[in-house]
Amino acid sequence: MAYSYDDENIFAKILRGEIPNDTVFETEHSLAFNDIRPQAPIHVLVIPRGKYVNYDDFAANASDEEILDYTRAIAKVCEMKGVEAEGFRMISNAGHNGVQEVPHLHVHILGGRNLGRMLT
Ligand code: DGP
Repeated sequence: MAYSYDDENIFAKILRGEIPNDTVFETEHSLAFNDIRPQAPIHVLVIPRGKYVNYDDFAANASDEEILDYTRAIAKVCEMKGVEAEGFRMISNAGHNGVQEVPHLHVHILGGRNLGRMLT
């Protein structure tokens, strides 16, 4: 599937430094920052620096180096935030049914409270 990336999405602007962000961790290929509307005591967004709309686009088109960097950046944020012991949730919303607001791949890392059941 071909994806068209919108250079004016809010995370593209964050990556270009046009909008400030509360950075948690960064690498050559990834950036993690606090969500502006936190849904839990810990709510971090992790994004690749590359222009990928969603996970499917990323998996199909990113380089092995980018994929490794991004995967490890997510794990590093979990370690830095200390959520692994008590548990946490990772979510990546995609498209209309996923109610994806920002069309640049991002993983939400949520923790610091019992998040309740998502699926019944
Ligand atoms: P999603 O529905 O998965 O696309 O969620 C997008 C998230 O991005 C949402 O939790 C709010 C967050 N967000 C939107 N605009 C900004 C922003 O300008 N800065 C930060 N830090 N987060 C933002």
